Amino acid sequence: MPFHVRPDRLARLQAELAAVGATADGGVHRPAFSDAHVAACRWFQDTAREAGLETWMDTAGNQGARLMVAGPEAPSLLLGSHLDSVPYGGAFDGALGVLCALEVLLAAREASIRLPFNLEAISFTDEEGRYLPLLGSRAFTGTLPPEAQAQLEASLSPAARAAAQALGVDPTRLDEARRAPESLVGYLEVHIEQGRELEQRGGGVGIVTEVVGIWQYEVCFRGAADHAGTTALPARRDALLGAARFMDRLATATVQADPAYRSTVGTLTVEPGALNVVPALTTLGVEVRAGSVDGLRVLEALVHEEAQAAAQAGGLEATCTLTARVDPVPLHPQMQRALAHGAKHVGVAGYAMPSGAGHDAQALAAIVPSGLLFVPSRGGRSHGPDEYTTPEDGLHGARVLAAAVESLAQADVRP
Ligand code: HGY
Ligand code: MN
Ligand code: MN
Repeated sequence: MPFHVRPDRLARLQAELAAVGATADGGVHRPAFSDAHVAACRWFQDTAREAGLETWMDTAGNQGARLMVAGPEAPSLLLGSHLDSVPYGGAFDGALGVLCALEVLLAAREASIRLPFNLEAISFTDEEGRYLPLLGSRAFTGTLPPEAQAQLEASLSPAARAAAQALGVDPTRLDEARRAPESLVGYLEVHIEQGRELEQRGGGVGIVTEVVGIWQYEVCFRGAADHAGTTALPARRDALLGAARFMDRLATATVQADPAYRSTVGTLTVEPGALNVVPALTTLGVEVRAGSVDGLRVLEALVHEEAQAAAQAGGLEATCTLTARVDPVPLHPQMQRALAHGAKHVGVAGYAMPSGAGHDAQALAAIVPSGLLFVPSRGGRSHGPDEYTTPEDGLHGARVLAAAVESLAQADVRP
């Protein structure tokens, strides 16, 4: 039954995909529902179809490919990740997981193997949350909040709406993307580590034990527009100064609460936005991360407290609205074992580690046994063009994934 992934094919697929939305500095720019994201999804579908796989897409824009190796009634083991990137990101985050999934299906097809489950490869929509974090995987698992439809519809530009439509997205029918859990035996994802632990250990793979929780907020400071020349500084109600105070206070409070906590202000808009007008309104996108819901609650309290304190100091009004909530999750012990078995089979060191980055696997874990495998990231860098994983490490990902699939084919190992 053994089947072998092909390094030459994986390298070719990697090069083809990295060219889609490529930037001059070696990265990719494929934000969800951009032309490049659509092109990457089409590339995935075309490549899978040309290789003899069945393909499908759903109303959340998830793109799938199926290899029937157990018969039409059998459930599938799902393998995948995402093809969207952060703005001006790297060619490996998400992409490597989809490539490894595709390569495993192609290798399994070539070997004409039979398995007790079918194999599916998937590219999930908007993992990075340009519109909603884990949009595709949460729709797929039926775990999107009820307001998701309205949030998505309100935020899609006409161009993004057309791109989303091309991928099969219907914001009014996201619930139809929900996949019946009984049609799946589990989910496995390969991903770059986006940290330095594996590199510091001299290589190997990471077997992820749990994935961090991410809560996001819109924080607004409201002051008053005024003349930049005639209004003395103490008399102003400067909404941008309030935002600056808030950012400084939140960063300090986060570290003081627990060095393992994270808070980030990643977006900021200023209105009316003119050099000679005191800012009247600032809107900040704030994200907090922790490994437990208790930790996230502490961070949520800090967001509220520091916003109010900053507002008070500047004569402003502050509001904080939760816009997205993805909770921390443990990954399934049996899937961890399958990946550890795979690493041993391939002859590569496997280390248990938590993930500080969010992943589609954390959405899938809500409905099926899920596992996540990390391969090294050079310098721990990601979310930028210098993100890099060597071909050897990428190949380890695909090989360990294939070996984990074989291990799960043993009925006594399957969850
Ligand atoms: O934001 C994250 O943690 C991930 O890279 N999507
Ligand atoms: Mn990412
Ligand atoms: Mn990712």
